[in-house]
Amino acid sequence: MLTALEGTFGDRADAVGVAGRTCSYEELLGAARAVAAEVAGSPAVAVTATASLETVAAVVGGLLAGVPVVPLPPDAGPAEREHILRDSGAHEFTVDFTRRSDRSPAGPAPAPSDPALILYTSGTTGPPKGVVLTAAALAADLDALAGAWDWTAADTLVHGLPLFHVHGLVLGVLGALRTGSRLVHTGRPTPQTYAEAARGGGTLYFGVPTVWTRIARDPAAAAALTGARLLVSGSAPLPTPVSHDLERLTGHRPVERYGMTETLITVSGRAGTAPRPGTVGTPLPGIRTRIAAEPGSDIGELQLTGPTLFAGYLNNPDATAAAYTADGWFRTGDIAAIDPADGVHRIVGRASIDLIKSGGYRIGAGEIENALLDHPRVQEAAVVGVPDADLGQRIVAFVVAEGVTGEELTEFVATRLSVHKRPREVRFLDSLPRNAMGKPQKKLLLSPEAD
Ligand code: MCA
Ligand code: AMP
Repeated sequence: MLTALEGTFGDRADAVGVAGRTCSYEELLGAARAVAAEVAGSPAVAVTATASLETVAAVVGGLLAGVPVVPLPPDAGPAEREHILRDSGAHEFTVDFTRRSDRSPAGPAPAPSDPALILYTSGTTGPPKGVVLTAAALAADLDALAGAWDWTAADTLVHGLPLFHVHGLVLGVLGALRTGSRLVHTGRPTPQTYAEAARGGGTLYFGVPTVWTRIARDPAAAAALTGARLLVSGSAPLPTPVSHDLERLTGHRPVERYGMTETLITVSGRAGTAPRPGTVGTPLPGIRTRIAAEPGSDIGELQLTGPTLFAGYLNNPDATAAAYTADGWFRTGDIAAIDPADGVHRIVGRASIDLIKSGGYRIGAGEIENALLDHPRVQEAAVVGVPDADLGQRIVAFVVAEGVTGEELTEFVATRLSVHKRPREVRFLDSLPRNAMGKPQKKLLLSPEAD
């Protein structure tokens, strides 16, 4: 699975760099084997996924041992951590990167169909669900992306994305270890750190739209990316003006690709073909897509099948079944259109108002509403994503509460859940608008009159 660690592409002292520390493949393999020896036989292992070589060694160690790895967001508050640990049954493990082992783990080599990662992701309601991803799905996706982006061992991959989601971990770490490209993880995804990595010889850059928006607003940093081979954007829609600004400043129009935790990346633009801003390209090899549209319309829910799909939600067969149509296609919940002329896909929006994308993070309104309702002063809460030039959407909470400030409620959510799930704004109402059935009318909250 991790071809680079098999010696295929040679080795160098700075093959893998994370937040300023580097190591060779040999050093990484030594640390990962020590992890594998310790965790072998466990049902699952949880790792606090800081941006560090330790996180990389833990994930590789789990893969070597055939033990699924559950990355924990480092800033997850107690409510979120406890849920993930309880639901996954994973034992927490701390890596000592200086401990090395030469020996491959005892026991049979893991099968491609074995679970490799369990990534927790938000639904519209309730706590996050564990998405089970097999080694085979990861390998299929990375090979398809390597083909689409001409991604090889000659590349130096640069990004600074979190190591507990598909984008930063699967594409950004496992992708480098499969293609043999040198990895420069910048610690944080800022315009300055990307520009610095560019001066160090980066060729391939990953970012969520917020990262690209910030780079486009920093012409000096953007200019440093002129020598790049390929800029790739994903996890949320890239605003068309940002794409044009980047082209003007760097000479490169970012390639967009579309995916989900449950499906991995399924649709992408291709290196060597001019990307059309506002579109996400065509399906990767092996992926089939269709639009479930009403008669007379050409937009509707995007549904797909293929070898990169997840093995189900952990402990949640009902949710897994509900994610598929009767004829076995995965329901993405995204509304899309496919250009009949060239098959290029355009993501129009999400079917549910209750799934928010902020800074590329997927956030369920229900989880935040429940956290707010746990505050003794909050009687009612409704959370929505409001358009935001920097974050794509920003989380706004409408609450009915007395004797508490907006700052206190923001802090309450930030400490119980992850910091990025905190409302950026809290608005107080006398009551929530509700329909005859008593259900909050969130669309009314989004209308300008609600301001
Ligand atoms: C602010 N901070 C707080 C609080 N307010 N801390 C505690 N309590 C508070 N109330 C601190 C934070 O801890 C942090 O501190 C700092 O403020 C900035 O936090 P924040 O404002 O949340 O970050 P940001 O600067 O707005 O982040 C923008 C970002 C980030 C860097 C673009 O959103 C990001 O990394 N997004 C990537 C998401 C991603 O990878 N998604 C992929 C999933 P300090 O500075 O000390 O840390 S999608 C996926 O995987 C699929 C398959 C796909 O298609 O890719
Ligand atoms: P996550 O599971 O966190 O990866 O979130 C998946 C969701 O991110 C998808 O269902 C889409 O709504 C959104 N998404 C990912 N990539 C793109 C993209 N290139 N354009 C628009 N939306 C995207």
